[in-house]
Amino acid sequence: MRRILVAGNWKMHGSLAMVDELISALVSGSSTDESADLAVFPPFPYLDRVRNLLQDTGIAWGGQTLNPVAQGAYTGEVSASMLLDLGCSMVLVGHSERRALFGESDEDVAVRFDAAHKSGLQPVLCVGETLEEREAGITEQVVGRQIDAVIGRYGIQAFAQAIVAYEPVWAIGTGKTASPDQAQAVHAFIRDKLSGADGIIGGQIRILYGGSVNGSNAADLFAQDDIDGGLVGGASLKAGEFLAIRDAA
Ligand code: G2H
Repeated sequence: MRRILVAGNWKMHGSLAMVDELISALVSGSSTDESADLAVFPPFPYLDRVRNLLQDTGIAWGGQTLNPVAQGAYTGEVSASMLLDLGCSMVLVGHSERRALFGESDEDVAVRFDAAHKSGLQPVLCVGETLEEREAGITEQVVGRQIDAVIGRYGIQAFAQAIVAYEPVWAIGTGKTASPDQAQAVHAFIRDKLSGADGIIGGQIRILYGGSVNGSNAADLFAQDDIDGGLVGGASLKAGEFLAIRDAA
């Protein structure tokens, strides 16, 4: 049985005051026996504050990206061990904004995925097609290629502790959500692909949907067989909305 995970990707939003307010509201609105797991991915400078506020609450936290190198002259970058120092248990890799705005190729993403996995962080591999790719009928080809970039280099076992997030680029921050059927079709494709390589890993892995998830559309999405939760951007910045998504699980 896969537990629903509702994960908040704050992107480059927030302030110390907002962190305190949002996390306090999440903590008071949660208990450890919820039917869904919660996680947040704040900007790096707030991770220490989030750690102090979330310790022993059952809510997990993680980084939005990482540099795959252990340490060195990489100005502005953050390594897996630094995230671990701040109590992170997870890290996003290959979010479409990293791919599109910061030039991360499939190979760059795979190397980051491997660095996270080897360090003990749980990688959340983000995959998804653009509108042009969907309209060209190559969604499965694109998502398959993004997943194969990891399997081809590191093998299916790299996915044993991982999470996949399917985020159609055309649905991110646009208010356009993939319909539950559209999302389910791609989630089933991803699960079949992973199951084809290893049935146990494919059956157990959580596949989150991301792209304009909110309190109103979450229940229909989470009701799909292969949707195991959400990676939530804008709606994760409002405690009430984020908890409403959790309650939809
Ligand atoms: C997709 C998602 C969070 P939003 O990027 O990863 O953002 O929910 O704002 O579309």
